[in-house]
Amino acid sequence: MHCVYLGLGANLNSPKEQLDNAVIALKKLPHCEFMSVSHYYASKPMGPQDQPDYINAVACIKTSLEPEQLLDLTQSIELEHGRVRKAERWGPRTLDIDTLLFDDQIINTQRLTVPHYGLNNREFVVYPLLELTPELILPSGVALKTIAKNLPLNDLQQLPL
Ligand code: H73
Repeated sequence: MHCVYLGLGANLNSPKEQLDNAVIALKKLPHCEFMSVSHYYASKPMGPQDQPDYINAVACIKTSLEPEQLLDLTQSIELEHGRVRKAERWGPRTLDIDTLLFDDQIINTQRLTVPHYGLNNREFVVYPLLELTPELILPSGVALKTIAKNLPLNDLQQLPL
C-alpha cells in the first residue's frame, strides 16, 4: 500500500462543509483506506486578496492505486463538489485536492508534479502536514520541520474541532 498525503482547500460555498464533504468522499474511495486528517486551518488567500479566506487541511490515505489513478478519483471529487468552474487563475475555489506526497516518489508527468510545489512555500500546506507527520523527510532529503521553521505562518489559524 502506498502512503499518500492530500492537501484540501476551499474558500467558497461554506468552505468548512466543502472540506467535510471531501473527507466523506475520500473515506469512500475504492482501493483506499482513510488514515487521518489534520485540524482545519483558516488561511489568508495566496494570490489576489479580494477573495474570502480559505480553509485548508491535509489528509493521509493508504492506497493500492497508482498516482494517476488516484488523481482521476480526486479530480472527480473536485468536480462533484466544485460547482464554480473556470475560476480565474489564483481566484476563489470551491474545492481543491492536491497530491502532496506519494510515498517518497518523485513524479514529473503532464498531469502530476509530486512532491507538490506548494510544499516549499505554502504555509497552509506545510503546517497541517507537519501536524500529521512532524518527523517527515521530503524525497529531497530536507526535513519538513526545516521548511516550516523558515516559513511565516501568515496568520494561519488552527480551527477548533
Ligand atoms: C495548484 C492541474 C491544475 C491542481 C493544482 C493546483 C488544485 C489542483 C490548488 C490555489 C490559500 C491539474 C489555498 C490556491 C491559491 C489561489 C494559490 C490559496 C489556496 C489550487 C493536475 C495538475 C500537477 C499536481 C498535484 C494535483 C496536480 N497537477 N489556500 N489555493 N491560493 N501536479 N489552489 N501534485 N496534485 N494536481 N491545486 N490560498 N490560503 O496547486 O496549482 O494541476 O489538472 O493535472 O490555486 O488553498 S489543478
